[in-house]
Amino acid sequence: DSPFQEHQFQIQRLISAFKASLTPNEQILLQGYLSGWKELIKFMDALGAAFGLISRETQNKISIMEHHQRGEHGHHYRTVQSMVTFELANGLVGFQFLPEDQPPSGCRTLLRLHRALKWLELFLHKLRTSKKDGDPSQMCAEAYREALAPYHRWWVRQAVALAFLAMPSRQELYRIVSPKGEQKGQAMLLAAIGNLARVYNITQEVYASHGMLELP
Ligand code: 1PW
Repeated sequence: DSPFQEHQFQIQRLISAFKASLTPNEQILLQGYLSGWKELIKFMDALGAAFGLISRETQNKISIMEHHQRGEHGHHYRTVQSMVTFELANGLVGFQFLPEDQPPSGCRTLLRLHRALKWLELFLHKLRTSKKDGDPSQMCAEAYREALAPYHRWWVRQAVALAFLAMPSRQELYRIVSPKGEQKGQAMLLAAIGNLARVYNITQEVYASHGMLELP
């Protein structure tokens, strides 16, 4: 085995992390959620330098969440639900504007990751069901238009569109997802999509029930 293996994306680790983030009574453990995202960063890094901006921005969101977890109220940041309860009860969500003198709230930061997770779910679904001549750049752009573009400023949409043009070929993507071949890759993608979707849907319900789907 290569000594660099833990730095390489492994879809199995992605699946395990998101699976482990869900408790039997449907609490979402932030630690597993963020581990899943860290694995996704490795995936983006494997896609090439064009994904640098996307990868750095995502890392930035993870760091904000970890900052909250290390803080004096860190124990409230164990699950999505406990975070929401804590920030709501203490007026920390930030329904009106972004604070300038303190880090952005956990709720608004996680919301960004949450929306991006939908993009990923759509993209992986398109990749899994694509034909041999499918174009990942296009799948990526379509998923982005559906899930994420409406929330992004103009310059972000331009920058992201550029990154998508540099997307590796379908064959190369499957090699990153599964060195053991396309069939195995499709099975892994299905498992990944299932686990992402479950976590996404529960988070969505929590946010919707508190009117928190549009935090600035
Ligand atoms: C192909 C695999 C990629 C899946 C992960 C998708 C990550 C999407 C992140 C896009 C980042 C683009 C640049 C920055 C955008 C920010 O403005 C935006 N951040 C996110 C994570 O959407 C919104 O955050 P903000 O500006 O309200 O703090």
